[in-house]
Amino acid sequence: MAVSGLGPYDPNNIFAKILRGEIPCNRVFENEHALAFRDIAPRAPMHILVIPKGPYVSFADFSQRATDAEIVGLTRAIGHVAHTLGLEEAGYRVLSNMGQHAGQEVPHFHVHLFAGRPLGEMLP
Ligand code: D5M
Repeated sequence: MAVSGLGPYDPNNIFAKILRGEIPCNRVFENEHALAFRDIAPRAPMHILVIPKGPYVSFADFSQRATDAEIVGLTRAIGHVAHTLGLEEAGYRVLSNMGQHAGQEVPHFHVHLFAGRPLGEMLP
């Protein structure tokens, strides 16, 4: 599926390589449908990426093609990571960049989880 300049799914994107174990990641959680790992260039003391295991380019692609089980699996993974890392009391931010105008760099759908400092009113 080609959306917002991202083109069809590229199986050689960096997150696909992480999922295949071809390059390492700092894993924090995994379930049947999702993998969570630390962002390589953190923009908050806690900056974690949660990605589906399936080949989805973006949120738009994921929301249209993923199964209900995949959507639940990814959503539960985000909540589980936030809960087990103790982020709920102080709060955290969940964000996904979709396409060129949002500055999406990696063409495998991912959700950012930011925490560990006041994040302000604006997005990070
Ligand atoms: O965010 C893409 C994010 O992916 C960005 O915050 C850096 C991160 N990134 C890129 N390569 C890696 C590896 N190898 N491990 C961990 N994190 C990585 P976007 O929303 O696409 O701008």
